[in-house]
Amino acid sequence: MCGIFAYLNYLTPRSRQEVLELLINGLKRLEYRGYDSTGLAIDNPESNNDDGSKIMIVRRPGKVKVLEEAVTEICKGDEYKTKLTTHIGIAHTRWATHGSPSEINSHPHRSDLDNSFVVVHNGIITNYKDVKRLLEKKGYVFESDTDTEAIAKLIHHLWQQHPTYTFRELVEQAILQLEGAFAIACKSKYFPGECVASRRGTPLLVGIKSKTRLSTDHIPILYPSAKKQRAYNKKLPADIPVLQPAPFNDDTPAEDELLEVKEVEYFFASDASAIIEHTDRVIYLEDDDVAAVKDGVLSIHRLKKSLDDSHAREITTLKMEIQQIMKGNYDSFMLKEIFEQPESVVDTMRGRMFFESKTAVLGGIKEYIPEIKRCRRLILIACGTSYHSAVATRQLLEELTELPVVVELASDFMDRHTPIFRDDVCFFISQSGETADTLIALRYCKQRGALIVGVTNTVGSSICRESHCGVHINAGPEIGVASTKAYTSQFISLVMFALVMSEDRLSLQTRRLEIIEGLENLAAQIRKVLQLNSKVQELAKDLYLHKSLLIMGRGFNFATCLEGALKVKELTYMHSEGILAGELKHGPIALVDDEMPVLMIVMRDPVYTKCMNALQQVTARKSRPILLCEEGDEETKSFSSRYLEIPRTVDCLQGILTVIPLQLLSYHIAVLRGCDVDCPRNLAKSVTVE
Ligand code: G6Q
Ligand code: GLU
Repeated sequence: MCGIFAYLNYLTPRSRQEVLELLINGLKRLEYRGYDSTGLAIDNPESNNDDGSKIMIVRRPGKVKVLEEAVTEICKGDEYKTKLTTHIGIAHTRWATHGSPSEINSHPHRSDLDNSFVVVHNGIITNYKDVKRLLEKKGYVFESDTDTEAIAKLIHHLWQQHPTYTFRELVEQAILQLEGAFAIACKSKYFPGECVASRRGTPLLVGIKSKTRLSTDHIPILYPSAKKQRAYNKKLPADIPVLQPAPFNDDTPAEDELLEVKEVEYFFASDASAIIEHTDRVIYLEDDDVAAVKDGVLSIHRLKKSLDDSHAREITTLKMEIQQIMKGNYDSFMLKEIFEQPESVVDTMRGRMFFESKTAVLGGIKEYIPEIKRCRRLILIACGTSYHSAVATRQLLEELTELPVVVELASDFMDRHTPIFRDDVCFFISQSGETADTLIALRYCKQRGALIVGVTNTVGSSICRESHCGVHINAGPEIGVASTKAYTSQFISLVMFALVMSEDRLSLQTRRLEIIEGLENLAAQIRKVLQLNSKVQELAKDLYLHKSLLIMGRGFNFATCLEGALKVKELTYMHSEGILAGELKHGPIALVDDEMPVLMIVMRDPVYTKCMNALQQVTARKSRPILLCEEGDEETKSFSSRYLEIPRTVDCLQGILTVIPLQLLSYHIAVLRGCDVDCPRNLAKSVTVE
């Protein structure tokens, strides 16, 4: 989910060294996206052709700086200074999803020992195991644990089957076999000077730098002929006849018109920050576009013709500064990450939730499910926000697993030397996978023979490595110190676990189906909640000068209160407390008067009446609470003039929708108070000390 940068110069002389500098620089511009390893591929100079391959790959775990040092060391001969008229280099920053961050798992991945086809990839191929199995049967030997390697080998396999296919056709064929999300850029020794890139669900754009100003008309969209399209619909290992792609209609410029293009440079990148210093002219690729450059000509191919396809992709002129682009249109990474949630929740479910068959599969723990079902209790251990995701899902886990579920703060768990048994199953939830308190608790439980399940966002992290099995939440890198999208993804991962555990319980089927339906609609509902942003900003104006904010709720929304209060504390330095509405009368009600700001979550769920009681108690003390209530709930809204209406989902998922306005609220209060949103004082993204 991290970064791709590829560069192609056509009739624009550049030395390999210049190309390498460009690639490294491009990766540096993508660093902000977060990553764990890097790599690149360029043409091997003849004199340095030790391994006999025409393409040279350099990969390193760690920072771009480490790759830069390696490249400087390897590529210092005169042969790297010779100018080449045409060349293509591809580069990558990896955020591991399959396989730990190591040199062998870093990209580019190759088709064979000869580096015939090399590929960089962002995203996740959900059916890679099937593709891998098929290729292994054909004799391919895999060297990494990644899903990506299957793409390189698949292209090679197709090339062996259809040696007359063009590079673009081979990539088209390959992506037809792939499921999941990807952006890829490919290079081949058999197709020198050519680059083919494609995307589905993961961003990719093409930057163009040329002396002759290319217009949108120069970049037509081409479609396969109907016959070829039929052939394309066949799945592997079909024999696909070779046919030339037919232009979509007569408006498409003739080939010779296209070939006028001279002296051009192309950049393929995950976002504009990597190319803005070279060119401001870009084309944003759309899903299933296959962009191919051959003889300096860029063309974009579609796999299928659909009615809403336009004939050309527009060349957009960028008007932004680099800094702005890195954060998209957002002022901070935190805001960007909050707004990424409609996509990150889908990434978490990708390849795991099958909405048509109404099933859930968690590949990383599948084999352990029988053992987990036999356990004495489930113990969920974490810190901070990650702990709140455990609180948020505890009730559902109890309901669907019918096991005792214990939720623990890692530090307190260790202070108590809690007894742990061999038949306990311990979940360690951590965005970074490196939190010292959580890791220490993990080792403690492992020593006592419990089954260790890691739930992290960072493949290859200590928690990942030391767990017996686990779930990677796939939320993508989180840069803002305050955790936002990782929380909703942790929440969903634990819900999916509950679904997996209850698959064969007949009595739970109706409940499971409503949850699965809820998950399916979640992204659209999150989009709707995000539309409340300006309303939330107005509420922040009422609150930011106050000293304190009490956030109350109960049942499935109690975790939202805790998480909302944590966000307010860490970002705004204001006092805030998440209060269980059921505890109000046992103490906290003493704080309530006409001055104290109160926010209450009152959703139409099984504890609605109890929440309404609490609301009445609060308003009776002259408080004017801000309400988070269900869309169209006139009764609840009548208690206050300040409210946010949240779309209804199934009760156990409601917390995903109610937490988002609180993330936004803490953000806006922090901005109004002049706080640094991405790096709040005294906090670190990864807490590696006890
Ligand atoms: C919240 C913070 C913090 C975090 C914990 C645990 O906004 O990011 O509370 O959740 O420090 O971190 P891990 O999830 O990385 O273990
Ligand atoms: N799934 C790929 C891997 O784990 C790509 C990850 C990425 O987007 O960086 O290598």
